[in-house]
Amino acid sequence: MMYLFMLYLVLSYCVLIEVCLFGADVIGLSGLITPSLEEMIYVAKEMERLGMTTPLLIGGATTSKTHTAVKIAPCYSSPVVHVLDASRSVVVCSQLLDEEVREEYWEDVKEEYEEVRQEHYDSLKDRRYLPLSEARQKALHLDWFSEPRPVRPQFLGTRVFDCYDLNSLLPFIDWKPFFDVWQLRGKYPNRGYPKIFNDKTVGPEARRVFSDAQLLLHHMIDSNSLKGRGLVGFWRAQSTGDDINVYKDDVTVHRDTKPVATFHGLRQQAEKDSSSSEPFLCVSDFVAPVDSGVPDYIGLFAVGVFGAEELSQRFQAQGDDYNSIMVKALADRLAEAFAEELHVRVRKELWGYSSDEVLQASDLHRVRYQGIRPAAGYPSQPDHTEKLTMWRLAAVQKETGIGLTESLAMTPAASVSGLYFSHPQASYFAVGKITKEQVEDYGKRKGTSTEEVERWLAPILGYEKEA
Ligand code: B12
Repeated sequence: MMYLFMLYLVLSYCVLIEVCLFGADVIGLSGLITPSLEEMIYVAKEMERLGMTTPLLIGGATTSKTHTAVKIAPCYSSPVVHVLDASRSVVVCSQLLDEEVREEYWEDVKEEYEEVRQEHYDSLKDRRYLPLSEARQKALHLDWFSEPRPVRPQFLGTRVFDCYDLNSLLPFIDWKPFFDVWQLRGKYPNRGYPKIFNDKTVGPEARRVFSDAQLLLHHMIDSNSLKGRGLVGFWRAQSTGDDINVYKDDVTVHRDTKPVATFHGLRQQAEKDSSSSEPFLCVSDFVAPVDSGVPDYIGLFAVGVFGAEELSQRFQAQGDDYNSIMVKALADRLAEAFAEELHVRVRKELWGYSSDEVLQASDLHRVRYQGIRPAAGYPSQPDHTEKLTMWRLAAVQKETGIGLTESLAMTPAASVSGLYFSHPQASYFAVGKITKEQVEDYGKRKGTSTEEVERWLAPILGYEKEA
């Protein structure tokens, strides 16, 4: 019999010892958000230190073959393999455990990873970055004196939603990712929902899973097994360079007015096409500068769906893996729908800068509205530590019960948080890779060491950090 250990995010020394004693054949690490990537390197180093030889499988949304080859594999002398899709792990494990083929298989992987590393280092040499000062000069300079001026939200401070009406979220659910969880992919032109139901191969299965989902979803809502809790908050805010200062009261803000919090932004630095006149963006570009004298505002939200973990565990204890996964997949859909529905309310009533907006749910999923809600960890602000500032500013844990783990994942898992920007030109973008100059500058602004910043921003460093 084969033992496969799947370890999520944080893995301690004790767990590794347990794995040794238990005699697992293979260890699998799964990473959803980027802080897990550094944790995986640590695990590989620990396994090496303990003299382990158990093969290590790497998977999850934020992982990649390149990261595995460049950062994890060199830390462990036994097999480390990136597996894009969990269903492929059976094939990989069979090769790794079959005495006749495993040597050859591991040699092949090592060779492939060497090539991946080489390509990666070559691509680093080709990349060009603007000095930070030049990227800042080429920022998005909005005309803050033209109409319309920033709208004052209907209230300042936070509003907590203790028991959100989950039924009101149902029309906002984006079902496409739900089918991704079940690996049900329709072929063109039946890729999306509801066209997937017409697909010859996966259509009937998609219908069956969807119908099961509806039954369970309504049952969970009607029986109050799931609870939606969250908050929104709005504050006076002005940008200063790449930072956004947040103020306690709706007072006239001067350069020396003391902020209650500061959100720190990261600016694009990777050189663009020479013919491009695109700005080098940072989220602070979307907020009026303190010197402009134009009062501006920023919003924040955190929403969570509580109860799924407990239900899922109950199903698992009954050996019902199908419903155990289904509960989590549905709670994730509800959490995302919660963020979507709340954002509509923010635009139309709570902040009210788009009070006459009329959009369908499909328009919302395609982001056809004014303003953005970037989350810490998303490409516009890849730094998960910004959540600490959000949690402090809005007392998120105390008010909603949504917590942060050591690696800054939110609990419950079905949670979403982010900032709101209202400007019509605010857009989603990817910061991309940045230079050490910006990392050092960011560390100074945040009051953290360069090493600490490098740890949290490891996936976007445009250089090799010192070991
Ligand atoms: C659905 C989703 C969510 C859902 C559910 C999250 C959850 N609880 O699982 C919700 C809406 C709640 C959510 C929230 C957030 N999300 Co999200 N989310 C996604 C999304 C769209 C899909 C992830 C997913 O579940 N896929 C389906 C599953 C089945 O696929 P999977 O996890 O990749 O696993 C497959 C393979 O990777 C592999 N695999 C996985 N693990 C392992 C392990 C082994 C050993 C093996 C062999 C294989 C394997 O097998 C699986 C099947 O093929 C991804 C983007 C993307 N397209 O991947 C972003 C993504 C993961 N999210 C992201 C972020 C940042 C967040 C938030 C932090 C945003 C925020 N501030 O609110 C929060 C974090 C939530 C938390 N609890 O802390 C980022 C992470 C990147 C980063 N910089 O950290 C992503 C990559 C989006 C992006 N491009 O920026 N998210």
